[in-house]
Amino acid sequence: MKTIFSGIQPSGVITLGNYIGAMKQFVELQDEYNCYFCIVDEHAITVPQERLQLRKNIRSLAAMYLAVGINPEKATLFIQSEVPAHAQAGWMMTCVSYIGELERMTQFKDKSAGKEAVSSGLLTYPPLMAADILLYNTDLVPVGEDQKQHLELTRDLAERFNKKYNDIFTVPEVRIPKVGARVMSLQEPTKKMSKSDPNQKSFITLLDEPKQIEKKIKSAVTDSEGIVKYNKVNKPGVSNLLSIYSIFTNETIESLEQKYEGVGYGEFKADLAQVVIHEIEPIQKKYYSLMESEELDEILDKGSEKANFVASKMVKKMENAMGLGRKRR
Ligand code: ATP
Ligand code: LTN
Repeated sequence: MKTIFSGIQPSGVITLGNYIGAMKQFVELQDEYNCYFCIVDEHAITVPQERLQLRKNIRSLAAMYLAVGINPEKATLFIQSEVPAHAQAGWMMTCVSYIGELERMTQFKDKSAGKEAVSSGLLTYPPLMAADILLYNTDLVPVGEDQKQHLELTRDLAERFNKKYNDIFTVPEVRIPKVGARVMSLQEPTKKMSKSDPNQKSFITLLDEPKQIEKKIKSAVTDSEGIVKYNKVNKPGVSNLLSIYSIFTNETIESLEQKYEGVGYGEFKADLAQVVIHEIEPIQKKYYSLMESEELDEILDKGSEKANFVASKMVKKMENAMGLGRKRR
C-alpha cells in the first residue's frame, strides 16, 4: 500500500475551500492508501494565535476530520506537536533549504506583505512542511492548488538531501483535485477562500448556521450582468458559485447554466444556499456529538503513538546521514 500524508492548520474553522480542496479527497483516498492526516499546530503558530483559541481549534479540527468521514481504523490522525520528530526533522530540513528559495514562496510573500513584524517561522514554514511529509516515506500528498509550490520545494529538498547526505527519502508526488482545487473568496472572487481572512463574509465554514450560509451566499460578490454563466476571467464570482454548486450536486456546469437560464442571481443563490446546507448538515450533527465524546482523545492518543513510532525512526536516519550526535552501537 502506498502512503499518503496531508495536513491542515488549526487556524480557524474549516471552510468550504478546505473541505472541497482537501478533506473530501482524504475521505475518498483512505481506502486505498496508508494515510496520515495531521493537525499542523506548529505551522499555525507561524502567525499570531491566541492560546486558548488555538487549543479549541485543534480539538475542533480533530473532530471535523472524523465528522467528514475519516475512519480512524484506516487512517492515522494526529497532532503535529505531539510528535517531536516533526520539529526535529523540520530543523534539519531548514538547514538544507536556502533563504532565497524560501523568500520566493508566494504564501510567504502574501502573508508577510504589509506586516510590520513577520516571524522567521513564516519564512521557514516550507522546510517544516517538507519534514512532515518526508518523515513517513510519503508517496502522495493531496492538497489544494495553493500548496503546489510548497510541494515542488519539498521534492527539491528531498532530492537535495538524498544527493548530499544519503538516499533515504521517497520523493513525493502532489495530488490536486480536478475540480474545486481553488475555491474563491465570496467577497473577492479573484482571491482564494481562506479561514483566516479577517472578512467573515468571504468564507463559509462547516459550522456556519443555515441562516448565516443563506446570508453569506446572498451577499456574495457577482457582477451586474444577471446571467448565470461560467466564465472564470470575466465572471469570477458567478463561476465560483457554479463550481461549488456543481461539486455538491454532481450536476455539470452546463446543465446548471441551462437550469438557470433567464433566471436572476437571486433564485440561483437561494438554491445554492440550500445545496450547501444540505451537504454540511450531517457533518455538523456528527461533529457536535464527537466533541462531547471521549472517543476523540483516544483516537488522537493512538494516532500520535503510531506516528511517533514511524517518524522517530526516520529522524534517527536523518541524524545519522547528517552526522549529528554519536555513533550508536
Ligand atoms: P489559512 O487561512 O490559515 O492560511 P487555509 O484556509 O488557507 O488557512 P490551510 O490549513 O492552509 O487552509 O489548508 C488546508 C488544506 O486546504 C490545504 O490542502 C489547502 O491547499 C486547502 N485549501 C485551503 N484553501 C483552499 C481553497 N480556497 N480552495 C481549495 N483548497 C483549499
Ligand atoms: N501548508 C499546508 C498545511 C500543511 C501540509 C503539510 C499539507 C502543513 N504540512 C504536509 C500537506 C502536507 C497548508 O495547507 N497551508
